[in-house]
Parts: sequence; C-alpha cells; structure tokens
Amino acid sequence: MDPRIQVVVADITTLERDAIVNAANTTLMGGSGVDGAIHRVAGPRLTDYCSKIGGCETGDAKITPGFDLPARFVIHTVGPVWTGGDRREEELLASCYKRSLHVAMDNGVRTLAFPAISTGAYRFPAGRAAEIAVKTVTDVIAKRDEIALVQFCCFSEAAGELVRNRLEALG
Ligand code: AR6
Repeated sequence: MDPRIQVVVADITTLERDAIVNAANTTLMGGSGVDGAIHRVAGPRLTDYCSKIGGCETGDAKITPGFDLPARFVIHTVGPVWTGGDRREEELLASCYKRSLHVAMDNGVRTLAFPAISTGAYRFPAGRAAEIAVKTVTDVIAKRDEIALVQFCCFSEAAGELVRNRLEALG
C-alpha cells in the first residue's frame, strides 16, 4: 500500500488540504450532497466563478479557488450516474480520479482529498466504486512523485471500512 494514501472519516469541507475534490454535476452550479456542502462553505464567490467556466463533462475535472474553504483549491469532477453498468460507468468513474489527479499536478497541488464520487445521488455501488477509486489513484501516483498525500474522505465509518478493505487487498 502506498503510504501517501490515507482514509479519513470527515466532512470534506473541514480539510486543510491544497485541494478537495467535489462530486459535482455537469453545470458546476451546485447541488445537494457534498457539492451543496462545498458551495455553502466556499461561499457565493465559488458559484459565481463556476458560472463563468462553462460546465464540465462527465469524467472530466476543472479547478477553481477554494474561496472561504480551508482548502486552497476545489477540483470539480462529474461522476457517472449509475444505470446498471453498461453505459461506461466504471470507465467514467476511473476517469474522474485520473483527470482530478492530473489537474491537481498541473496546478502544483501536492495534497488532496477525494469524496466517494458517484456513490450518493448518482447511485454507483459503493464497494465497486471504492475498488475503482483505490486502484486508479494507486496506479496514477505510482508513476509520479509530485503528489505527497491523497486522502479518501468518507462520510461514514462504514464507507471508510470499504475503502480500507480495498487498500489492504492491494497489499
Ligand atoms: N463530506 C464528505 N463526503 C460527503 C459529504 C461531505 N460533506 N456530503 C456527502 N458526502 P453525492 P454523487 C458523501 O450525492 O453521488 C449533487 O447534487 C456521500 O455520503 O454528494 O456524485 C451534485 O450536484 C456519498 O458517499 O455525490 C450532483 O448532481 C458521496 O459523498 C450529484 O449530487 C457522494 O454523494 C452527484 O452525485
């Protein structure tokens, strides 16, 4: 297991990382769940900024300042809506993690935290999502030393346990 990967159970809006990742929608104009929490704490300047950057495709990621958040940046990514697995959901979820890490590295971000993208309103099965998250992040950072810390920020102990199990399975 890469020592740069950690699991935390927390509200992601409280984390003082270089960047936190947002599980957004294609409009980037806010919503419920983690997206709503991030927009609330970052303040209206975030929504205003997002209104000018032209949305985001599913599987892609865009960076903004963190405004009133303790994190310096927010990396907004758009996960797939789970509709049974035959609409490239797994590939698109992996792409969210990859693109977020590349956007982070392009912007000098060394420490970041991910929520469990797509596992709430977008209904992606949590166990499979944890497996994809852990494998994708591990593979991307293995080749790069710019990233010092990646935290999987889970919203419940049960969600944290799923990710810990996947990390342990990788050895
Ligand atoms: N900190 C960390 N994790 C959180 C927090 C938080 N403050 N709040 C929720 N979670 P969801 P999605 C967890 O629904 O499935 C929005 O309306 C939550 O328990 O936030 O990608 C967007 O605008 C779950 O495990 O995101 C989109 O329309 C995980 O975050 C849509 O929902 C993701 O749940 C995106 O749906």
